[in-house]
Amino acid sequence: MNNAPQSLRRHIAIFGRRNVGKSSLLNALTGQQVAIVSPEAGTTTDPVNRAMEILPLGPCLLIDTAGFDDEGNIGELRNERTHRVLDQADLALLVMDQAQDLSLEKEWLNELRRLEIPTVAVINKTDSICDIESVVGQIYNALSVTPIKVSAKNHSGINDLREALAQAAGNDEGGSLTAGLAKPGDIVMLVMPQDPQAPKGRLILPQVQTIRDLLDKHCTVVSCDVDSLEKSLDALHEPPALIITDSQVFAQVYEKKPEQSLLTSFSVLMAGTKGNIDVLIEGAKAIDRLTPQSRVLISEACTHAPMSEDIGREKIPRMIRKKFGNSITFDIHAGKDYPDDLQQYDLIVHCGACMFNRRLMLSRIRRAQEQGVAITNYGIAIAHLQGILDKVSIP
Ligand SMILES: Nc1nc2c(ncn2[C@@H]2O[C@H](COP(=O)(O)OP(=O)(O)OP(=O)(O)O)[C@@H](O)[C@H]2O)c(=O)[nH]1
Ligand SMILES: [Mg+2]
Repeated sequence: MNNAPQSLRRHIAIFGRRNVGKSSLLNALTGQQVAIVSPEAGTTTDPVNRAMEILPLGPCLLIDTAGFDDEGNIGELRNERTHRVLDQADLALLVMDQAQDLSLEKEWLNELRRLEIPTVAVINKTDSICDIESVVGQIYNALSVTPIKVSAKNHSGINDLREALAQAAGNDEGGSLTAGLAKPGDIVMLVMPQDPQAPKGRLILPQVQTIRDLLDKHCTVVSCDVDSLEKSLDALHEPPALIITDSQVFAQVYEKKPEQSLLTSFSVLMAGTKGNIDVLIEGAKAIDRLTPQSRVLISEACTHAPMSEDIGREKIPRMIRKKFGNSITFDIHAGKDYPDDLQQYDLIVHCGACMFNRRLMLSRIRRAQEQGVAITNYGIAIAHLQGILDKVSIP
């Protein structure tokens, strides 16, 4: 079984008009009948995700969508949903089954190019097209792309499609989480408070990913909680090159850390690989411009049931209110829910986004920038509020 977390899978979205065979193509790529297929236009109504391994691409998440030519009121809503998939698409398949009217395809291709989403054009149903080369020529003339010829029905061209996807994806492996902060042979200390918010019996994804990244670099990884930090430091024959901690205990760890050890947090590391960290650091400055009338959006990727002392719902609002006024309004949006109108906010504080792929976090940052709203993340906001942001090492 392949358990790669969804956030680390390459997200491949399948776009096209109704009935061109998008769902059939998803089934052909997965080799399973996972999506409903029918001759009726408008069979797929909501985006459908399917995790799978596509060689030579590795772990992927295929996203089937409703046809982008849907009509009527409900059709409009479906189109909106389909459009939203653009926010998380690392790669796109643009599926066609004819070359008569390609106006919508042209619009979509332009949008995909604007968003810099590598796209593979596909002509499906080649089993029932008489003069396929003429159709390919017409598509090239209209869209300046040469489509991959496939038949989802008899599985022809599916391997070519896999290879085209791998080529379009390029070598975008994503960098090391700790980047230049840790080098091979370093001792790295992880200070991980296991408070009531910590899940029972396991570590959270950013911690697991960090340990894996450090092991790949042949570092010595030592872990402890805040209470045993001093004792653990004493046990080492030299100070750790780097200490990584939970941003909530930044200040405590900073006080106790050896001078020569760098300090950073899991959420700062996540921001380094997930988003544009410079924008998030700049965004933290907007905290100082908040007034008692300000409105702040807390945006969280997880939809877990909120617990007491929740970092986004309680701790950060409390820290901000204490400094800038009790009447500051905080709106909480969780999961895929992210408001269209961001201008009503003076600041967005986003979680580390370990559950999102990089593309989705970058889309959210881009939307905030387009609307001129400052955006930062939990870890960077906390470090700023504690006055130690300049002491935190940025990957
Ligand atoms: N001949 C032929 N028919 C195909 C092929 N692929 C799909 N079809 C048929 O085309 C019809 C639509 O297929 P779907 O996979 O449901 O198309 P879709 O694009 O997902 O359609 P919506 O969900 O309605 O947007 C079905 O009747 C399929 O059997 C193919 O390669 N050849
Ligand atoms: Mg479908």
